[in-house]
Amino acid sequence: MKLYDYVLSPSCYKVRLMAALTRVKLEIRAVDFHPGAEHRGPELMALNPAGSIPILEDGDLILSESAAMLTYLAANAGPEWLGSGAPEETARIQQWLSFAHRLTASLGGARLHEMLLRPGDIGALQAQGIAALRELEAGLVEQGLRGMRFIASDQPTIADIACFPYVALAPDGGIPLAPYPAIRLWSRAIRGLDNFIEMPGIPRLHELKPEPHVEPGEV
Ligand SMILES: N[C@@H](CCC(=O)N[C@@H](CS)C(=O)NCC(=O)O)C(=O)O
Repeated sequence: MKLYDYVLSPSCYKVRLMAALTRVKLEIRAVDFHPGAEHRGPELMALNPAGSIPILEDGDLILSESAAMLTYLAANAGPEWLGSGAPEETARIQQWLSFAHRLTASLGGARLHEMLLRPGDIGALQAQGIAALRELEAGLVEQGLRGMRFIASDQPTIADIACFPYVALAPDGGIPLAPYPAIRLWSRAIRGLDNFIEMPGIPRLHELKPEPHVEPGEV
């Protein structure tokens, strides 16, 4: 399986993390996302007209949505990550997989704004990110009351892996995690899983951050 990957992308990290947890060896094809914008070049646009990464290729199968990639990896190598099959749990997994898109748009958007100086309304992105974190915090507290440590089940599922990266990296977008004790406990449980891998390269992202433009005489 070949992953078109950018080492500092939380969406790509979801797939690398799921592969590590299910012990699947990926062939990594590094994409020059920043500053090269290679994901919008002809080769990758031909694979994914949406112009986003990750892209996962396995023979004739080309996937361009990370949730589908997590599902595919789990179905191939770790079906327990898809849950027990109980209707309520299956529905909860789908609920949080969909919710993860809002984390990408809000926390991910704030991170791109702060780290790569992407245009956008940072106040609105942060407010949406905080609203999403509160929703996740409430979801985890409810799970705790059911005696479950993970977001959809008492065992970790693809829903946890879909939500974890953007949450863990929220401080990059100027959103602290201190107000969310249930999220911090959940993050610790995910970090404690066998074969967990960290996302490397965070200091590198800080190096890549463009210098703010300062007019002469402005300082
Ligand atoms: N729906 C996609 C979204 C992935 C996504 O947002 N990827 C970012 C990188 S982390 C991207 O490629 N953005 C395009 C851009 O910013 O130009 C998924 O979950 O796989």
